[in-house]
Amino acid sequence: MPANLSPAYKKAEKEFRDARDEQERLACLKEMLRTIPKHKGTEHLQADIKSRIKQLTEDLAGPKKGASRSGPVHSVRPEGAAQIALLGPPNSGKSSLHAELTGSRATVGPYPLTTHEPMPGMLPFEDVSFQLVDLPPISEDHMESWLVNALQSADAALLVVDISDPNCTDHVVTIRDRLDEKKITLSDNWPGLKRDTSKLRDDDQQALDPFRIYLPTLLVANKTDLNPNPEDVTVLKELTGVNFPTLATSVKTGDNLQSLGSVLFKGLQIVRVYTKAPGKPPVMNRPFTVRSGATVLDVARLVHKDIAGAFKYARAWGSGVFDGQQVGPEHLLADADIVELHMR
Ligand SMILES: Nc1nc2c(ncn2[C@@H]2O[C@H](COP(=O)(O)OP(=O)(O)O)[C@@H](O)[C@H]2O)c(=O)[nH]1
Ligand SMILES: [Mg+2]
Repeated sequence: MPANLSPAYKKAEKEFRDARDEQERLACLKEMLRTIPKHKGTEHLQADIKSRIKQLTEDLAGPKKGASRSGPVHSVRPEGAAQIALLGPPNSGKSSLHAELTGSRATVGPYPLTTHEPMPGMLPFEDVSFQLVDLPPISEDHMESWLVNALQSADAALLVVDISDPNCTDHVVTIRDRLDEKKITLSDNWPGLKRDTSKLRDDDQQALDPFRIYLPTLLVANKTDLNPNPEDVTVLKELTGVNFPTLATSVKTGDNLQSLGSVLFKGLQIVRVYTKAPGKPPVMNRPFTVRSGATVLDVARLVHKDIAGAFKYARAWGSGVFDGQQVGPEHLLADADIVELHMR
């Protein structure tokens, strides 16, 4: 792999990863192409960037007249504390879960291929919410071509299987492998959950390929009402070698559905930050959400795009500070902190 990537290129690459939609992603790719050092060692990467620019440009242009080669844009703009993709084989209960958890009217059916479009919906948890995106199934013989694109903005995935289906082991392997081919790794590495640290860290791998994404994945073993044997999940994990954290659920009986919000909150290390204006009480019902490791400046950017540039200092209430302590832009935030931003 190429050495000596310039700071300008690395910056563009980071912005690409942080981009929120296709337009932004395309602009970042163009910037990556512009700033990448042009030499033999970067030829592969240059070709990769060019083909992504081509693909995204076509996607954004919509279907060509008389051709159905490329469809409309299928990505969902993230909202709430995190965007969670629902993945799985046909008929495992993805749409049922979505409807039950978000109150959406996701189409549910006893036959496969009922879901054709990404369907967003919000799962409330305490005073925040997670965006769950219902998606079409992935099977041995079919995966929508736009699915890979739609997953670029996801923060995590729920891999939903029907635990009463003897083939669910194969489904897990098929889906993991099909996505892996498309540079999407279903990862067992949740920042907020314990895991086996003897393996190669994802970040180390990420340095090798800027286009590979890692989705922390929760295995949802659904339809436990049809198959209440808890051993089956262990067997499935042993047979497939996957080490995803697991939640055994039933949409029919409601079993374990109420735990999902807290698993996501903890697993993704969501941090709620409440803001206040000087001399006023804090707004306690509408937190801004960031992830563990975020700073005061990150929150300032969420409050207003231009605020960050005009930032002077903040006062903070919460962990590690005395009430109203003056802090700088790099001050790290913890869940339930309150900040008062002061501008130039
Ligand atoms: N017994 C039982 N049936 C379920 C459960 N979840 C979903 N189903 C049924 O499984 C079928 C497929 O569900 P659907 O949500 O459309 O699956 P999808 O293809 O993964 O979106 C429907 O008939 C649902 O009513 C469950 O937990 N238990
Ligand atoms: Mg469905």
